[in-house]
Amino acid sequence: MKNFIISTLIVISTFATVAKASVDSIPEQLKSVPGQKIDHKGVIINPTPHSIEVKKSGSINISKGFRLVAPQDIYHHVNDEMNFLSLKNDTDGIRLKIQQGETIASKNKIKETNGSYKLVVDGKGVDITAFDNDGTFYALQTLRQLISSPVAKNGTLPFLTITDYPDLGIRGTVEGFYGNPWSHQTRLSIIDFLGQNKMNTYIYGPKDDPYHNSPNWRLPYPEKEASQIKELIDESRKNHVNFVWAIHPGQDIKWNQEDYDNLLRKFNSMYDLGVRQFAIFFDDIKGEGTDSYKQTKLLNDLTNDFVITKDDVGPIMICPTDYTQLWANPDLETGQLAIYGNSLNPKAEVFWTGAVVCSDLTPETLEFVDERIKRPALYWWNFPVTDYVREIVMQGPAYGLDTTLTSQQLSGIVSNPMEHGEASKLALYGTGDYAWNVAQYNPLDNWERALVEVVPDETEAYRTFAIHNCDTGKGYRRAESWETETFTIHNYTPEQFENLRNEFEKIVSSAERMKKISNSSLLNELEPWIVEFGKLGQRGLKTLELIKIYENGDDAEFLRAYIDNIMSPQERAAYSKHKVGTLKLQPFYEIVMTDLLNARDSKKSSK
Ligand code: LOG
Repeated sequence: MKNFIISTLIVISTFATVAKASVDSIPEQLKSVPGQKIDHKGVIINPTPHSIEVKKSGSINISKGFRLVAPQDIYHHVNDEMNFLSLKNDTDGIRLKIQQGETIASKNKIKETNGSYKLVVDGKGVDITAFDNDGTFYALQTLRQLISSPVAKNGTLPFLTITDYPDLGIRGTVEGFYGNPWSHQTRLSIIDFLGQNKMNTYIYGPKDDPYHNSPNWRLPYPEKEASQIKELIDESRKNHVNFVWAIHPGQDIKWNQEDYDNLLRKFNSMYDLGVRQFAIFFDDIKGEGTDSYKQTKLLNDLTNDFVITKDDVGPIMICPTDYTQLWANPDLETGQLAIYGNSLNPKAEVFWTGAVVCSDLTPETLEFVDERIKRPALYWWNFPVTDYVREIVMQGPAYGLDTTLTSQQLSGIVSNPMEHGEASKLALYGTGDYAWNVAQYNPLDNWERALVEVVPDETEAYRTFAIHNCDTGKGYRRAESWETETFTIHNYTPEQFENLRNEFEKIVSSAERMKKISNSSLLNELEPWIVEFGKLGQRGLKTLELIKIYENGDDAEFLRAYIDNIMSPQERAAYSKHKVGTLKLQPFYEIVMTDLLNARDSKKSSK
């Protein structure tokens, strides 16, 4: 008995010290997410079209498929992009008419910009008028989404008119994180996802790819990697995605002829694999490589000696060493950004991550950078990257993007994702929506739609998992568990108690259901967090029971139950590698455990 008491006290006192750290209250800005869920009346299209008008009456039967009517040249390339439609060559299907080009666009009052289109469904069939190839591709993506929308479940489409175009020219992702680079399969899947959501840019720059980074940036890719890059380029082309290959040479580059030749040789070898646009990253380096004048000269020399001589290569992009206001030298003459502004090839895109490394996109930060670089910056959004909090998986809404911005202030936005590619699709779905239609971007609604898109078979379970897995705890803080109310042991209503118990029960069952989702790549990525999520649910339920046991007043029973609910060192170790519910739920457990002990102590001493 004595041993039991002593070991109990040791466990309990260890526990109390661990618990202290989490007793902070939640900052106001983490309590809700901007936007609201919208009733889309069965028409789900991402990114959100600029204008969509569904007629009050009238619909067309599409169950017999489509009959394509288009000029020869469009016919062939469209045919390849249309395997989602059942195309008929006979007269059975409804007419799908496609017209494309600047003249036809201007005649039809369609915005004359890359990717612009109009799609009409009426009694005659489906009519697509597009400004260019991209516009036709986007119109077909819209049609694909219409067909799989709830409204088309019975094989009909309502009469409607969609007029649409992208706001920002560059939309997509930069695989630019530290940690395990994405697998080839993940990359292929992401590139398809970009195409399906009208994003047009995939920038290849994983820090831990040795052929991207120092010192091996000088070497060509081995055969297997080279052939995979070729495949990625093919997949990108099919998806109207611009594949940009980035090099990160700054940590050991010598500003001499030999390394210049090394770079040229590497660029040529990548060109031979099919790369037609390049980026040079000078982020996170020290020493010689940070020299702003040398960086500028390098980009300009490569533009002259490589880009211009090839004539089918896009302008080189550059990530400055001063990529954030946190340490950018603000000087309007001698700062790196100003030096770029004064002498860098005006067509070069310049990346920018905002006020700090991982931060919101605001007019203020763009004003700062644009004035210096003398062009609209390309926003490198460090969300949902988790290379600085690898124990976290970020599944929350993509928010923090100012909705008043235009292409005058930024040329585009690329999200830097997690090393977990499938789990990053929620965030990409949002980034693409924002970039396409800035003013109408609705983060919460976007997230609700994204959950359905990523896990159609177990959306509710995924939602429960996701809503409790958003915040980082440090760095880029995010709202989490915003629908859940926790409380302290001295101050709660029966209703609050019941609601929280329901939520923990939902967590337990969601963790079980998540193990059955058909997206096995996503499941592989999330599995360790799903396990911890289930355990958190159980722990939460036991914690609530413990409060009741305490209130009943049987101290021996309380002590037994209390000890039973203490996380063992092994459990703590497992949790610390795959944290879940860090903003509200785990702190609820920690706080209740501490408070119960304190309450018991003060009850004893007052006796
Ligand atoms: C790196 C990036 C990393 C990110 C988040 C940039 C331009 N570079 O602080 O590779 O994934 O932060 O940790 C970075 O953001 N540097």
